[in-house]
Amino acid sequence: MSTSISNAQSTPTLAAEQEKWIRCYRHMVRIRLFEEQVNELYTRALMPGLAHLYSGEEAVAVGICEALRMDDYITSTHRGHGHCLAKGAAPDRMFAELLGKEKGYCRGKGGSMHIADPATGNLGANAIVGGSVGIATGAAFAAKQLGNGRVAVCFFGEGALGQGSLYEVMNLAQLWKLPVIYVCENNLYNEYTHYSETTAGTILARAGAFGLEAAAVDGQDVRAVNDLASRLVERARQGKGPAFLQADTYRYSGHHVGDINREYYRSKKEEQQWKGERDPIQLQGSWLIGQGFASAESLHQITAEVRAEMEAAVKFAINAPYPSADQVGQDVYA
Ligand SMILES: Cc1ncc(C[n+]2csc(CCOP(=O)(O)OP(=O)(O)O)c2C)c(N)n1
Repeated sequence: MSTSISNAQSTPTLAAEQEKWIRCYRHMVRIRLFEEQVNELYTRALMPGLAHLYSGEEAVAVGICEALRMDDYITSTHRGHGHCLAKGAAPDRMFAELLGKEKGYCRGKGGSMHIADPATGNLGANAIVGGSVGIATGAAFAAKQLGNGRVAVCFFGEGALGQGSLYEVMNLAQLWKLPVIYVCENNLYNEYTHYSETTAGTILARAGAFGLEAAAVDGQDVRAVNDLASRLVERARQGKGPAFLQADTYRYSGHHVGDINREYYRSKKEEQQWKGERDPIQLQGSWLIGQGFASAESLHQITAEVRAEMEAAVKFAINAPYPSADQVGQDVYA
């Protein structure tokens, strides 16, 4: 897909930087507009079940996946569309999966919370809170044994801090110096409860207790996320061991698409403040314009291109066939 750029820069380094930050902008817009379509499919009753939207948190997935190689691993969560897209999944096959179609990533049997894409190193979304911590750590163990230089990133929400398995794997990862980065996306709420009501002490101290390199970052700033992630990924690749990254962020929508009335657990004012003042796409867009890397028109052009891409992907999924009845027992292991 082409990228519109307003100012051609003379030095290759600056041009590469410009290209990188515009690419990040585009990827964040892709996640945002993918999810607009998901919400639309839900409200039009075209999608079976629910989905958990990632809108507002785009800079985390994009900033981190920009620091990864295609053959690096990620594991994802119930709120996984952003991770899948940022790692390289195709929107048409994702929509097909959401609609239960045969062309979907799991042949329509997984839905929103189980998209996996081995071709892009995505070992899968996971409906169990904290359910992928062992998978990511196991992938890092395999990478270390094979000496292939791969790194595994384990995305999870701050709600997973209550899962004991996280502490078992951080312990082993540090003892064995595994190339794994634990990424805690702190969007403030575990379903309908503010995390301060469920989480004693500090988040980073948990990782610090095992001696992991641990740092927090503004999860609305894609460049800051990418800078920190690049450092931690490089360190892990060099055999220096695991790390823990806390990204402070916010989900714009409800816990899931059906969570419409939210004022009993968070105020409209709070939502409006995050959307108005801390939007990762707006922040990156303003920065690109300020640097002379893009113009308002070129950013609108990106949005228009992405919108067309998502509309075509939805059309593909709606027109795609369902699996045949004889596939009902295939690839089912439990
Ligand atoms: C082991 C387990 N317990 C409870 C649930 C129900 N549940 C689904 S999402 C969720 C909250 C998750 O919060 P967090 O990890 O912060 O992620 P977020 O939804 O904020 O992205 C809970 C309790 C679950 N899926 N798995």
